[in-house]
Amino acid sequence: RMYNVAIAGATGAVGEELLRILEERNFPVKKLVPLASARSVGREVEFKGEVLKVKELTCDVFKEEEIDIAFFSAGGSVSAKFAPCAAEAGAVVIDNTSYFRMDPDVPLVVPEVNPEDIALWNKKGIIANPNCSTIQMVISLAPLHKEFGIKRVDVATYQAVSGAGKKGMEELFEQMRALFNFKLDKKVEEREVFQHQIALNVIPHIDKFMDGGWTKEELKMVNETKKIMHADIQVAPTCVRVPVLRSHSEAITIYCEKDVDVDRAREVLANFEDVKVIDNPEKNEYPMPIIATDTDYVYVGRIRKDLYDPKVLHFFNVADQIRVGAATNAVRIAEKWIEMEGK
Ligand code: A2P
Ligand code: 11C
Repeated sequence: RMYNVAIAGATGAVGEELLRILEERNFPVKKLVPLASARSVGREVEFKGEVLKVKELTCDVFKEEEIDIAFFSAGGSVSAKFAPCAAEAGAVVIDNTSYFRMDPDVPLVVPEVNPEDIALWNKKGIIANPNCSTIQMVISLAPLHKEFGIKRVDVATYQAVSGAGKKGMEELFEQMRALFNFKLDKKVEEREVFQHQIALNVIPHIDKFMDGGWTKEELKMVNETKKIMHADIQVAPTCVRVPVLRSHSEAITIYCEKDVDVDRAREVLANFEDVKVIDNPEKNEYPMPIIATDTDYVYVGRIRKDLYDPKVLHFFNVADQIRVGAATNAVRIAEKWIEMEGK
């Protein structure tokens, strides 16, 4: 069977990637309806060689267009307002924002890790896509947890500007261009997205500060990891924005119940769905953003035992934020939903 598919936020960084991925994976699309704000009405997007006109996202559009599957990637407040309309109209909503993630009646899914949770989709008609930093982390934690029993995770992230959408990517570009024209100071004054200059800098601050000095981004990694893995794992993240375009990196330390073994860790990671191990230090081979970009894998390397504690393992992971961290995960959820529930 074929499906009528809507993309809310079709003109954004994740929306555009969704179009590419649905096309690449030959997703069973009967009709594709690109939606965005009133500002974008009439703009054109391409899908499978066809030019489609962007329509305004309204509550009624889902019923009018008989939508079966609605991807949302237009920000939390937009999902809050319009995702229930889509669900009400009979569509399954796959929501990329944080708005519904911690709702007990909304499954939070990474298909490689907890595909069975998709079965709860019809409680609200909504399936939530986790935060990008969480997705790539739990994909590498899942096989290690099964093998060694993870109790605690310490993680420092190196997050690409794409996490802040198209405007974030443009801000880095503009500052780099200004740098070479000796006009960086002025561009930094005009910035709109990041709290500080992002070109040639790193900023240990993503999203707003919450209680105890933790950021909202860090607390997303804490809470979402527990919900997806169904395990009471302690997570202590430090989330950092770096001047990289579109792949997030993470330096991860896991504290386990059992003694860890590096060869076994490599093996279970390499055998896990959508993970690639790149770990040849003698050849200078390890995961980097330029390797992960434009791919659908989580790359893991620098796998090593702690110098002191036999139950502690360290590694580095990298994945494309727009694909693995958002659009590909959403499409994988939709594919699994079709397999399990589509009729
Ligand atoms: P628009 O281009 O019309 O503003 P990004 O994450 O790259 O910043 O993209 C955000 C996406 O969300 C864009 O497609 C944007 O559409 C869409 N969007 C933002 N605000 C709204 C809104 N109020 N209603 C519908 N779509 C919105
Ligand atoms: C970032 N992780 O890199 C954020 C973007 O909860 O979906 C995604 C925010 C979210 O800025």
